Amino acid sequence: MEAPVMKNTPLAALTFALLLAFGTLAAENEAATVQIAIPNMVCVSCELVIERAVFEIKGVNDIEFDGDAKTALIRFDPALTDIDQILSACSDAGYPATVVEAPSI
Ligand SMILES: [Cu+2]
Repeated sequence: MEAPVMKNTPLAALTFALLLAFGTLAAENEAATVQIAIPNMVCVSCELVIERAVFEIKGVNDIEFDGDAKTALIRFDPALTDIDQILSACSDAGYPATVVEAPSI
């Protein structure tokens, strides 16, 4: 079987346009990450409460807990929310939190 060759056809042009579009989407959806320390978080129920509170914020994409370290890694869209908002949400839920690492954008 012949290997597929990118020819200068309308289909190739369409594929290229689609790839460009996806590249743009990915760039717009760029995520920042912040690690926070949550000293009051002692069990899985705590994690659920925090998770619920943080996911209320538009722009939060993911949260990953480390129960032993009492930290959480949160991925968010910096165009929609920021660290202060995330910390407030935790605090409002009864779990004051502080930043462990600066966000990597
Ligand atoms: Cu708990």
